[in-house]
Amino acid sequence: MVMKGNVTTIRKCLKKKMDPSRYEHTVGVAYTAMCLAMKYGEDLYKAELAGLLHDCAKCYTNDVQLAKCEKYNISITEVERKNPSLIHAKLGAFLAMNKYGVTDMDVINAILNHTTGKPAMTLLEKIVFVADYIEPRRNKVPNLSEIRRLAFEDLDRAVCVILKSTLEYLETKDDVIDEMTVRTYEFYQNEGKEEIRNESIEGSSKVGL
Ligand code: DGI
Ligand code: FE
Ligand code: FE
Repeated sequence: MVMKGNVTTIRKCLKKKMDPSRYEHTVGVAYTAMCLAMKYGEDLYKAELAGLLHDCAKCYTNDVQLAKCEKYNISITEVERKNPSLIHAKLGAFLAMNKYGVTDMDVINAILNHTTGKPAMTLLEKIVFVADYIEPRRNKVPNLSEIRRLAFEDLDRAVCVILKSTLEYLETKDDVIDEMTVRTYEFYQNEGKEEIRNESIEGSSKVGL
């Protein structure tokens, strides 16, 4: 155990271990998660902690991540084996708990689910999922300024748009798609439809996704 949930100490430790651009991203996610927490009424400290630690397993190469999973008996699915860039979420959640001393399960789950998302996420899970995508240093994805605006207007719709765009990107790359990413997209797409149904019952003409 390195330390106990102190964000300043955690930040110093990550800065030492991560390459500079990953560290910049990490800090960007932490602050963006805090901004979203302000907007949606989540605990700021939990948002900062989850944001700081969400990619903590990326201190290690894919091979080292795999070796650590074996060492700590963390099971790897077939899809994760084919696509090791998915593993850091699981290993990161484990390290957050066992190395960085995080005990809050909401924070652990936000780290665990930050890459594929999952249906019916908690507010903190959605905040970290969205912050990871929109943080200020991220610049290689399409329509970012629109998604950034949407994130502060309708978090669920932002989750849905991000998943749609991630799935489209993965299809162009011919990468193996984790079933959870698809299930999450379908869940949030249907959430949107549910909203449209409710709105039309109420007589509103607002168009959803
Ligand atoms: O760790 P980051 O680079 O900040 O971002 P991330 O944790 O979202 O994960 C990196 C990649 O994972 C990103 O390019 C999108 C991708 N990803 C999300 N869902 C899936 C996926 N990759 C595969 N192969 N399959 C998925 O279902
Ligand atoms: Fe990540
Ligand atoms: Fe990230």
